[in-house]
Amino acid sequence: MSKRQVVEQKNRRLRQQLLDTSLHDEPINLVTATEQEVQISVHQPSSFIAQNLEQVIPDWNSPALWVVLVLQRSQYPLSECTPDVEQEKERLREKFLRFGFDVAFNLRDSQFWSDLIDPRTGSPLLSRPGKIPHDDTAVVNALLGFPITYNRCTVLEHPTWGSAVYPGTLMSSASPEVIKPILKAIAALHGWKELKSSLQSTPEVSAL
Ligand code: B12
Repeated sequence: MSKRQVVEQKNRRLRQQLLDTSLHDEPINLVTATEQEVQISVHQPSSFIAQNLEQVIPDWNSPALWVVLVLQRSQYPLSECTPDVEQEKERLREKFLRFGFDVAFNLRDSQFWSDLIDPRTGSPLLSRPGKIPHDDTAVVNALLGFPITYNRCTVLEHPTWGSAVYPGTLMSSASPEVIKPILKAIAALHGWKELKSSLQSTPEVSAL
């Protein structure tokens, strides 16, 4: 193989690695049948959860733990307490629970530990509650770096949606390689269409 071919081969491998890594960390961007945006991402646990897991999900019994963040764009900013906001929170909670239970049970059927957090209370829904309620906003802040504003509660500021973001958290012992295809398949079952990211729209990497 000529020196030039060796260099080209190396470059192709490097580009593929870059693509694979970025696809690995890349959030799944979706839009529901009612044009509402949803962003799903898979992460290693925050240090707080890694250190306090027994206090938050006492029944978790696997050394492996991956955190799935499901962010739904709300019709209204969620910083105020109005009947519309309360109704919207209930609507988004129900959508998260329908999706979350489908994912958690699918993973459980494949013998992976899985649970989801009730956004209304911070308690796990498929195992006993812990001494510390899971703080969804603190976790999104730790894993995605979104700033938090404080009023009587803690409110996330999404980079483009502002406070119109409704966070939901799932956890599993399955790896991202296992979880992601299941997230996409169940999202499709819920009528959520995937928005292709810029990275995914360059299929001709190998041809370069
Ligand atoms: C309890 C709660 C309330 C309580 C008060 C909570 C408080 N902060 O004191 C009340 C009922 C007052 C409240 C009000 C509101 N809330 Co509220 N609330 C929650 C709930 C259910 C739990 C929050 C909680 O327990 N935080 C724990 C804090 C209080 O404890 P702490 O001692 O300060 O800190 C500990 C925790 O952070 C803990 N911890 C646990 N897990 C983790 C993880 C990490 C990484 C870290 C670092 C720490 C940590 O460690 C710390 C030390 O022990 C969350 C949903 C959730 N599951 O997170 C929604 C939530 C935060 N609230 C929300 C909202 C929108 C509101 C309101 C602003 C509006 C509304 N209509 O509901 C109002 C306030 C309105 C106003 N004008 O002031 C939204 C925020 C959405 C967003 N965009 O960010 C959430 C996410 C619910 C939702 N899914 O919509 N809320």
